[in-house]
This record gives sequence, structure tokens and C-alpha cells, in this order.
Amino acid sequence: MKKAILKTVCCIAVLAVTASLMCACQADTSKVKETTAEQTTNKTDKTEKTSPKEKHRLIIDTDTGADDSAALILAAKQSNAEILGVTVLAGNVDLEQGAKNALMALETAGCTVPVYKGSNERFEGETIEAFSVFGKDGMGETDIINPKGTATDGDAVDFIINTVKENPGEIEIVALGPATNIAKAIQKDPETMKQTKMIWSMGTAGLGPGNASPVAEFNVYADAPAYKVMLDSEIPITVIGLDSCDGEAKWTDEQFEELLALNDTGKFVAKSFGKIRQFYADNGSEGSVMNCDAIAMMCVLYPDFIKDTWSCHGSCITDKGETFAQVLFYKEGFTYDVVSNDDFVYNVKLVTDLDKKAYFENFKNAISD
Ligand SMILES: [Ca+2]
Repeated sequence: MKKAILKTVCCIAVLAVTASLMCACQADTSKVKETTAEQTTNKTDKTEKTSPKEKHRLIIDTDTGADDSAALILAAKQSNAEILGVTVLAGNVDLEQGAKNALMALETAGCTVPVYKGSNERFEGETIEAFSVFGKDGMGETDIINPKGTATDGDAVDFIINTVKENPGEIEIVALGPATNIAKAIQKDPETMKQTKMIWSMGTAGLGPGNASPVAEFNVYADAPAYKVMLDSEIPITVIGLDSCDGEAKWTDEQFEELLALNDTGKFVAKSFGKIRQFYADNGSEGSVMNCDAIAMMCVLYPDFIKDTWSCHGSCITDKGETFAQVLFYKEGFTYDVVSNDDFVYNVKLVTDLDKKAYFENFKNAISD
């Protein structure tokens, strides 16, 4: 099988714009805390109609290609997301390009938060082979990546550990690439990392087919040992698999045209998907493409978006062979004839149903000015 990677307000009046930007992406939480109950009641941001009021304090871990970029923009535009930092690793593209892409996506969304560079090698030391169907720059090769900012000094893994340590039980990590940075953080300081509130993992094939092999999804395939470390870490994990972004969740040609006509942010997102749309067309799937990373972000920020989850024991196969990087999900409560699940640790919530029809409209509303 061809290695086809189909990944692939706060306020009223004058305060509204400033405060909503701060709520969306500002790492300085003191500004967020200034929001009063009255102001919250008077929110006018249209995205609030479909998003909850609970604040999510996020680290976004990303191998930034076009779909990661869409997820970053979504988070930056949502007033219930506070991005404390973005950590980058190789995957869709190499580390340097991934950092530039993340910076550009955040700048496009009007968001300034620190971007840290992390792993260019797998958990076990081999270089991560960057592979992108989003073009050489991971962003459609249309010269849209010209960030003004640069990556912040310091290592992504240390940033993750220190941020969790300083905010025990509060940090949600949105994992949009291979699990290398996260596994390294777990290896370096497992007790601190257990204070992570939740890891939201866009990874695995879910209950469907893979895209790196018949059974494996790219993020897991790129570093299966790291994914195994993450699953075995005792940190709460919610998994959004490839099957969650298929079918009605795919974006159509007409929807990309809507984004092009919407505003500069919409143009940026639409252009970044140009190469992957061509890739799909060349592989017999013209007219719609998956956008998994932003769907994972929507799962974090729009609880009504998730319709069902299974409590599962998730197990990652790291032995070389046909099933390398497959993740098995043993559903809690299911009785097997030959395998007792009594001793399993139910370490994963697997998203098994979500509001796919609402995906594009929610995204478009979030980035509308
Ligand atoms: Ca990604």
C-alpha cells in the first residue's frame, strides 16, 4: 500500500476586541482574570454561542502542517482557550519549518504566545522522517510562511514539564503530532507529568483503517514507542482517531471556496490546503479532504461536539511487522471469550461519535471577524 498520509468575551463595547484576543491566546492570565462576571454575561462573540464558558489552559504540541495550523488558529480565536505555549516537533515537516509554520499561523490569528522547538529525533533516537502531503513547506507551497517572530529560547520538553509543575491539575496538552515531546517529558519527570489534566491526542486509526499502513495512523507510526509511553503514563488521555475526521467531517471544494471569500485568515487556511487537495484528487478522492487536527481541537473546546466516547484500554504495538504502530482498543465492560479484560487499565477515552456536520460551520464562525 502506498504510504498515503491522508493527514494527512469577554467584554462589551471597547473592551470586547482586546479582551477576547487575550482570552483566546494570551499566556498572561492576569488579563483574563480581570474579566468580570457581568462582562462574561454580556459576551457578544459569536463563537460563544456554540462554545462553553469553561476555560481550557492549553499546551499545543504540533508538527505543524496545514491541519495543525488550522487547529492553532481555531484555538487562538476561541475565547475559552488560553494557550500557554506551543511546542513543536518534526513530523509533517522538519523542526525548523514546523516552528515557522506555527509562528505564522498564530500571527495570522493575531495571537502572540511562545513557540518552543522540541524533538527532531524519535523517542529512541532515530531522526524523524518528515513526510508531508501538504507540500514541501507543509503549508501548500504558496509563499504564505513569513513570520515576524521567532521561536522562544528553551526546550519544548522542559517547557512542558515546567508548565505542568507550575499549574498542577490544570494543563491540557493537545497533541497534534507524533508523541515524542510528550514521551520525553514523561520519561524525564513522570510524577510531574501525572499532574497533567488531560492529553487530547489526535492519533491512531480509531476504529477504522490507518493511513500510514492498513492499521496504523501517521502520528503513531512516526514514533510508536513514544505513543506507548504516553498511553502507559497514567495521564488521562482522550484519543481522536482518523475515523473521527472521515465522512461528513471532510471539507469540500465549496467549503474551501467559502474560506477563500471569508477573510485573510480564511484565505490562509484555504491556501495551506492546496497541495493536500491535489494529493487527494490524484489518489481518487477529489472534492473533499480530511482536516484532523482542527477537529481534535474542536473536541477540546466544544464539549457538545463530542457525542460519544468509549472507556478503553489502549495498547500500542511497537514490534516491527505488519501491525507496527497499530493501537488496539479494548472497550471496558466487553466480555471476551479468550481474553479477560478484568486486569486491564482503562487508560483512554476514545471518541467514537461527534457532530461531524457542525465541524466546518463551527470553524468558519470561529475565524469570522
Ligand atoms: Ca499534525
